[in-house]
Amino acid sequence: LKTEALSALADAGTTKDLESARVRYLGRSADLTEIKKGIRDLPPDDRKAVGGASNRATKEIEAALAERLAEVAVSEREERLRAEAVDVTLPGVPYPKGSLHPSLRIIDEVVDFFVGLGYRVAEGPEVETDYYNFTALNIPPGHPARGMQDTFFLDDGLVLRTHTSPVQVRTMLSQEPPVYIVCPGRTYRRDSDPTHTPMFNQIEGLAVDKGLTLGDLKGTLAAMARHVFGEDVKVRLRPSYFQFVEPGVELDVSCFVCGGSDPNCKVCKGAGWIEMLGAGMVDPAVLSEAGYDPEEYTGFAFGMGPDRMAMVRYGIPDLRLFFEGDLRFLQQF
Ligand code: FA5
Repeated sequence: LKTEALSALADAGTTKDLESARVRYLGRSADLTEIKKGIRDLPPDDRKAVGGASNRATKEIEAALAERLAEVAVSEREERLRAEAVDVTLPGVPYPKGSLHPSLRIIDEVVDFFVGLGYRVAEGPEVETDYYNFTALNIPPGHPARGMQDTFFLDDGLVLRTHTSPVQVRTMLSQEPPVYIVCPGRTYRRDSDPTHTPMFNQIEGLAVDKGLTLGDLKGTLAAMARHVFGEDVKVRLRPSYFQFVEPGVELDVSCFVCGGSDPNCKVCKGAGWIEMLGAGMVDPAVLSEAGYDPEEYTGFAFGMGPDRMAMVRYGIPDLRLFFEGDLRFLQQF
């Protein structure tokens, strides 16, 4: 019986097998237990011999069981560790990750540049009053310049702002000079073709201080262009007209892709220059309307289209792609 029990224990490979062996050889109805129960019915001379032998057998089986339990516990733990092991050298599961919209990249770079110069970031509402969008910018009711902006009119004298310039006025009304602000934001016009979308971004800039000149405007914007398009970029001012600046200019940058001389260049098409923004010295009438004394203060303002700048930088032929939300397009950036 003992030999059979010991060999069963040796064969048992798991904690569960060992438990069934224990029940079978040491349990309440095991043969060995039965023998022990029967001892008292034996003739007295046999009791000692049978009692001694069965106790020794029990001890030996218990000892073998304890030993096997310890061994099996170790091997079971090793097995589990092997099964649960993490191979830290396996490549991870790739997690889809977004990226910045091309317009936002330009906006971030431009805003970073101006914040570095000490400009503050200002914001204004996208639903704007007719007054801030036009009248306060020297475009009175009935003036033909209003018709040039393809405005979305809302009820009650409200419009979707056609440019970020109303933020100039709001800022001047809310603080004393000097003013140095940049204002990125969404703007809206009834427009849709490869270089115009009904919603687009603008970045406005306004500086008002004592003694600011057109030279300051040009120097500031030239430094901005170098920051965004590279050290070798050149700028030039061309006369232009905006109702709220005098004089008004447009700023061109030399083609930063081909350096300005390649007739086959896709970005400037050989023209050598790319139009970048509208700007000028703030019209004294606008300063007065905002409560600033135009005899004491002068200022410059500019408004650029970061979507157009992104088009040029990334060589994208149609601006409408920017706002269709097509992942195949957006994932390229
Ligand atoms: C203005 O909006 C003036 N407020 C800019 C300004 C500010 C001048 C301060 C002087 C002083 P303009 O209409 O040219 O100007 O628009 C400025 C830029 O916005 C354009 O150069 C272009 O890059 C961008 N833009 C205009 N319309 C659209 C459109 N529909 N889609 C995409 N970009 C546009």
